[in-house]
Order: sequence, then C-alpha cells, then structure tokens
Amino acid sequence: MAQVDHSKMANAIRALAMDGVEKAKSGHPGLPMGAADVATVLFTQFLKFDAADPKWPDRDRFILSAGHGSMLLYALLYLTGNKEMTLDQLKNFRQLHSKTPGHPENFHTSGVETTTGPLGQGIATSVGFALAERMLAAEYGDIVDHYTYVLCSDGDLMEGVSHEALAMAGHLKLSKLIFLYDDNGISIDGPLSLADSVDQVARFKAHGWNAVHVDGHDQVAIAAAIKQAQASDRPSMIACKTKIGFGAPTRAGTSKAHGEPLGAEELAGAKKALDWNYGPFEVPDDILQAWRNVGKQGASAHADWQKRFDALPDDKRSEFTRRNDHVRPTAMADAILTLKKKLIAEPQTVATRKASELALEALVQVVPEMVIGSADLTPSNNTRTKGAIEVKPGEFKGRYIHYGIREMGMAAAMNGIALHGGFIPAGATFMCFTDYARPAMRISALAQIPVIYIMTHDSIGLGEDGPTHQPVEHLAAMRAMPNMRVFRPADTVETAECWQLAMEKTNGPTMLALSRQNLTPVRTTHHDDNLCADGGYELIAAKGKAAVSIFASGSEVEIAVAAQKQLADKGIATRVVSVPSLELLLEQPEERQKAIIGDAPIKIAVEAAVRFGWDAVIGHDGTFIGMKGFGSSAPAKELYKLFGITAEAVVEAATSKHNAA
Ligand SMILES: Cc1ncc(C[n+]2csc(CCOP(=O)(O)OP(=O)(O)O)c2C)c(N)n1
Ligand SMILES: [Mg+2]
Repeated sequence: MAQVDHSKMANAIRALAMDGVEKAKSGHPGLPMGAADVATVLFTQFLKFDAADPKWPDRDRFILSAGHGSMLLYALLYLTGNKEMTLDQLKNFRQLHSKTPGHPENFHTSGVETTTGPLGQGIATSVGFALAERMLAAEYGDIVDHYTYVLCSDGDLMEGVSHEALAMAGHLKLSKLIFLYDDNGISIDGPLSLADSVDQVARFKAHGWNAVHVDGHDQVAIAAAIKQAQASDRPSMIACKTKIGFGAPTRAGTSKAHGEPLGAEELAGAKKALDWNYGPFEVPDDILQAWRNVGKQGASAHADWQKRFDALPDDKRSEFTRRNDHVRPTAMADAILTLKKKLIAEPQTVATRKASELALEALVQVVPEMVIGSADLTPSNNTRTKGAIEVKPGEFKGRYIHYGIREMGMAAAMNGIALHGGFIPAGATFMCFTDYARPAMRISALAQIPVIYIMTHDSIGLGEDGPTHQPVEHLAAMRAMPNMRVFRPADTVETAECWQLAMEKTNGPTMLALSRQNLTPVRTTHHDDNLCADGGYELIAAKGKAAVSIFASGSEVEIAVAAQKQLADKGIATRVVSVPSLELLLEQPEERQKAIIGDAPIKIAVEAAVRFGWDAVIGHDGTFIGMKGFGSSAPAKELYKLFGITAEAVVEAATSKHNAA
C-alpha cells in the first residue's frame, strides 16, 4: 500500500475544519489548522485506539482541552472511521441534533472522552483520567496500561485551574499524562503578549513536569518529543510552536483565524497554499484510506488485550466490567439497610458529617471502587474511613486522595476519574467553597458524570468561623443547577438513605450538604424503604386534618419537630414534612407532589439558608423562616437565636396565622 504523505493527511484535517466552519457560518478554524500536524503525528504514530470500538477500556485517551477546536476532533473521528461520525455529521457542524456540537460533549458523541469548552476544564479533568488509569492498573495489572494525551491551548494554561491541575499531576508523578500545548501565541484579543508573559516550559518544570519546546509543524521533532515523553517518569508537556490558521493567506498567525469562518476567498487561498485541490468536504480516496488504516492500527493491540482480558479469572473479569459500566454492587442496598437498622436500634446524636462517615464505613466494605478524598479538610469533612490508604506520588494502590487546597482541581479530577471508568469518586470541602469548585461541578452535571460531592459545614450552624464560611445562597445555587442532585439529610438514617441515592445516581452528580453541628435523630422507627427517594416525605402526621404543614431540611428538621409538638399541644393540628431534596421533590409527578406537600392552609418552611426556591412548596403567601443575608461569627445556638430560626419562631408564625384565619 502506498504511503500517504504526512502533510496530506494533516491537510485533510485542515480542509474539513475550514469547510465545516464555513458551512456552519460559525466556529473555530484556527486551532485545527494550526494543530493539524501535531494531531496527525499523535494519531498516526502513537495513539492506541481502535476506531471500531471507541469504548475499548484500554484505549489511550485523547482529550481536546481547547474545546473550541472541536472540528479537529470531529475531523479525526471521521477520518479514522468512527461509525457515528459520518461526513454528513461534519456537514451539520453546530446544527441541531448533529453529533458535531460547537464544543465536544462526551455524553452526546461517541469517541469524545469529556466535555470541554470552558478553558482549563479539559486539562484539569485529564489529571483524573491519568490518575484513574494508574489506580486501576495497580489493581488489574497489564490489562490497564494506556496514556492520556491532551491537546491544550494558551487559554487552558492561562486559566487558574491549570495551576491546580499541574501541581496535582506533578506531585503524583502521573508519568502517563502527556500535554501537547498548541503554543501559537494567539488568543481572541490578539497576540498573547497583550496579557501574558509566562514561560510555560519553566512553569511546568517547576511543577515537576518534563517540559520541552518543539516546532509544531515539524513531524519528526514532534514524534521525537512524544517518544521522550512516553519514557519519562514524570508527566510531560510538549510546547508545540504552531501558526494558528496555518495555510490561510492573510489570517494565519493572527487572531482573525481563531473563531470565525474564513470566507470564500480566504478559504480558497488556504486550499491553494496547502495544495489541496478538492471541493468542500472532499477527501481523496488514497488520503481517506490512509486515515482509515490509522483507525484500524490498534485492532491487533485490541485483540491481544482481549486475549489477556479473557484469560483473567471469571470473578475478576466480571468485576472489571461491572465497575467499568458503572453498575453498583448488589451488596450495596443490604449494607445500607443493615446500617439503617443499627442506627434505629442505637440512635446517635451526631453531626450529619459524622453520619456520612458512618455511611462511608459501611459502603467501602462492599464498594471497592470508591475513591474518597478531601481538599485538605479531611478531619472536618469526616471522609477518611478506617484503614484507608492514601494515594502517594508514583504509588497508586491507595483509595484516599489528599487533593490539597484545590477545590476546582479536585472536582475536575473527579470528573476525569469517573469518566475514565472503574471508580466512583467522592470528594469533600466546606460547602461554602462549592463556589471554588463550581465550574467543574457544572461539567459533572452537564456531562452526566457520577461524582459525589461531600459538602460539610452547610449553614450558620458551623458557628464561630463566621460568614466567610457560612453558606446561605449555596443550597439555592446548587439546586438551580440542572442534573445536580442536592441532598441535605436531617439525621443519621436520612444520611444513610441519601448516600444510597447518591451512589445509585449514575447519570450525574450528587451533592450532600452536611452539618458540622450535632443533630437529634428525627427518624425513630425503621422503614425498609428509602424515604428520601422522593425528595420529601411526611415525617410526622397531624392529629386529624392538618391546619399547618412545616417543611424543613437537614439541621432544621429537629426545629420543625419541636415546633410541631408545641403546636399540637396548643391544639393546632400540624404535620412535618422532611425535605432532604427540594428539587427531587419538585420533580415528582404532580399527584405525588400534592400528596407529600398536602393542602394544609398554613405552610411554613424552615431552612438556615435563603428562601429562593421554597415558594414552589409553600407558595408566595407561605412563611419562610431562614436567612435573609450573611451570617455571623458566634456559637451556632446563638446564631440560630439571632436570625430567628427557632421552634418558637415557627410556633409564633403558625399561631398568628391560625388565629387570623
Ligand atoms: C473559561 C473560558 N473563558 C473564556 C472562553 C472564551 N474563549 C474561547 S477560546 C478563547 C481564547 C482563545 O485563545 P487560545 O486558548 O490560545 O486558543 P486559540 O485562539 O489559540 O485557538 C476564549 C477566551 C472560554 N471558552 N472559556
Ligand atoms: Mg492560542
């Protein structure tokens, strides 16, 4: 078979990217044109993959961190023969229902490893991919042995999260992580010199990486650098000096090439300069065939792998598959049930962060794929189970991760760990610092990644650390995020139930909002059913027809319970509805919601947070007892008094409304 020249293969990417963006009348031709040589070297000479099976567990991962360059990835998927990525898909770039959205989406397009677009996310997520690979290899040996390659841009490296990602990867010695940096010196506003003068190679080296410069259009130099990177005992960064929009006669090397169609004249000029004499979306047979062969190159490695995999003992093989497919162990439900019975038999007045630790102790016994960690708040988050072993630099047998004070880096790494497959990541910090983790939490939600966020110190109830640490708007903010499940359990039993629901949600993330302060058990009788599963349930029924319904979550449920007793003593029929997940309750079918919310004329919600969202349950005319502004520094009990979040306040509100009726 005749060899096809490297430059022709690279130009096929350039041409498809130009044509795709032109037809869509929007998109980013500059990166695919500039990085085409780098991508061609990587895909033709190094990337281990089999286009016939984009989900082969031991494939090398390729992450396009600079998601705006999506046409590069789509062109590669098409050229190498990914079945779903037809030429029609390229022609429908950025159109409704196409497999070629503006930025790559893993849950939508086969062959896309993670959702990118917000700069910095891809590189931070890649740390989790590379870490998961090493951790899984530590368990399964040579059936897990692949690289994680990342194509990143100036923007990726300017984003703050890049610092967290680099530091983590360098510290852990993730030697199979290789960054190809599209070092084109251009961003949207113009030359990088407008806003940046970092020596990236020196910076990576300072983080413990192996880092070099190469000419990003010299295929031999690129290949040599990748070879060297593969052999390194540290993660590697290859700064590939490229020209953005390579080939475009007037726009190459300028920000004009970054994010708009070239236009007919410039496009024709580029094709001429590249000696590409073909019509829109046309790739000559010999070039296409050469690319298709690249897509098949990995088939023999895949077959070898399959043999090794098939030779594993049955139980090891089925366990690998179960974990890879995000199927939860059958023993999990029983473990939670046993724990619930024990918690009823021996009630404990503890903080829900402690209750979460009890649930974790039970879960880690039966769910070996749990990877737990904290952003340097291990003793406060109660995340470390007995006998947990930490992951150390170059040593990946442990399952506890000290993420350092890197909330967004942690969240993004967890996305990568979950997307890689084989693990369920759960990570913790103070709930107030969801603000720091939020951009990656949003990717978890959008990209349907099963990550569990353990967020402790969930209100003014944390007390003395004061308003900088006391979340007030964070519950509302997280509830507003589509596909982010928020649970705020009220006691040990609810915490166990919410943990079970978090573990069972495999199409998106869960956040557990947990108290610092001790809470009185509100669940005193055992139920086999998971009462938190509908988001809310009647905890205490009214004697007779209810005049008052009190709704509460987490630490305020005990306040609702105390108020109910006082109101009942006054002869005002009152019920309590515990609402561990407001948004899950509001997702129930209308009839179910009605049954849970009930029709008591007086509705009161109690939550040590802002009202936002609660009107859907209590109505505009409902009473909300909670926070209107930031908290304060003092012991928790005094703060609850100061802000009027007390049983007495609930009783007074209910009584005055009842008397006025
Ligand atoms: C977090 C974030 N901020 C802003 C943007 C908008 N944006 C898209 S690309 C880009 C910068 C382009 O520069 P570079 O990353 O070097 O890409 P190149 O132009 O070289 O392809 C910006 C600001 C974004 N996608 N993500
Ligand atoms: Mg750039």
